[in-house]
Amino acid sequence: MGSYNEMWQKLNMDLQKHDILCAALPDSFGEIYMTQKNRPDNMNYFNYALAEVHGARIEEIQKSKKNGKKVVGTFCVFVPDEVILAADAVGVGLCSGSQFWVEDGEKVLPRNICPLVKAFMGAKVSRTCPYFQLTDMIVGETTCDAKKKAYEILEEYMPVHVMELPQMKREKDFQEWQDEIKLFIKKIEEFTGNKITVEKLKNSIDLVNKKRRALKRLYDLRKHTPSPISGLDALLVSQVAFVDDPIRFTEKTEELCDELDERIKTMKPNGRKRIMITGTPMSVPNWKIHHIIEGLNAEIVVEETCTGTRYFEKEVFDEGDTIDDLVRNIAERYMNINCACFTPNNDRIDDIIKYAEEYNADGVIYCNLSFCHTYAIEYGKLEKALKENNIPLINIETDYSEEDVGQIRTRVEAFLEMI
Ligand code: BJ8
Repeated sequence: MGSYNEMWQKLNMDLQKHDILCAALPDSFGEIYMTQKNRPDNMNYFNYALAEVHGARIEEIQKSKKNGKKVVGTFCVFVPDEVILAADAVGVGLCSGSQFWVEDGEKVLPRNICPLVKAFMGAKVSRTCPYFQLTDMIVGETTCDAKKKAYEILEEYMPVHVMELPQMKREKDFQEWQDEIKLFIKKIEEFTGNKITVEKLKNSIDLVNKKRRALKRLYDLRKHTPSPISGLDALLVSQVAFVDDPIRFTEKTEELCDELDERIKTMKPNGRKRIMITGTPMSVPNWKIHHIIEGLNAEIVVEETCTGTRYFEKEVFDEGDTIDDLVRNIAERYMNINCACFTPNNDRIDDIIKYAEEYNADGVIYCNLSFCHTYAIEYGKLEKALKENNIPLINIETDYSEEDVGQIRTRVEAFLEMI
């Protein structure tokens, strides 16, 4: 990464502390990613995107800001990107996956909550995340208790708009969700000064659908035995998706898929166990579980998570003559994300069983961030359903620290031997 000290200083960052973070990242990325053998050449772009995540990409967003664009930060795949883009704003996914921020998060939050929430609060209060520093408005959502209460604290630092997500999927909930999207449109129009027209919304629907299609193509290629890309690399692509320019990201992902299309023509089975991951999201730089699993005799072929299938499955229908028509289409697509915050959430179980077959998975590893109650409770139902379908499953509850790595490796090793 080049020298961006002046830019970070202008963003009012704590440079000394940020240096500590920047010093650690290349080492862990090098150790986890660059030691992989036979990576696709087109992963070079995603390596670069990660290396420059606090540098060139921030510079680029700063330029957009100088040209009058607002930056909108989000924490959940329920906030519709289409609306942000139609208001001519830049959207960035702010979920934080580093243990580095947890300690600062614990200064303003209780210790016994999910590390993802503690990390994003820590990133803000410590002034060590440039995305937070250049974000003009946060758009949160009422998915889990930890997040919705954390937004009240975040509001002391920056403007926050919270979308109320219904937690059932009845007709009345669907109506409420449409109303909530309309409120969000009104809010973002006021905030940016830009009117969202039918044409703009159709364009952004098209743009986000193309991005989803590229990711879907990447995942479809992973159905091949063996997978032409490691789970670690596929995870990196997903993580970059949350912060990159959507047009460039789509182009680069399509180029990667073209290369993988060629690769599968000559690949031979390698005998490695095919694993599905399901559970809570893995935001950058959380590569812990993938690194452990792929360091053993296994490859991860699909993630049923919000940094996986839940992010790109199902497109928004783009037909309609009015904003109301398009809002209905957006609401329909988003209400079909099967997050554990819904009750009941049986469709997620159906998805997992379907993916196990489609991706020819030998086993499923349930990865749950500590203190995430909704996903922890949902495990029981899934365990029962997978048993009935003879699909092997283990449960791993963990956080961002390295303390339990040895223990998890031993459990995964035993699981791989058993399946
Ligand atoms: S749609 S999974 S991104 S809420 S923060 S719920 S891990 S306790 S992230 Fe999520 Fe949206 Fe659902 Fe996806 Fe649990 Fe932690 Fe809450 Fe979390």
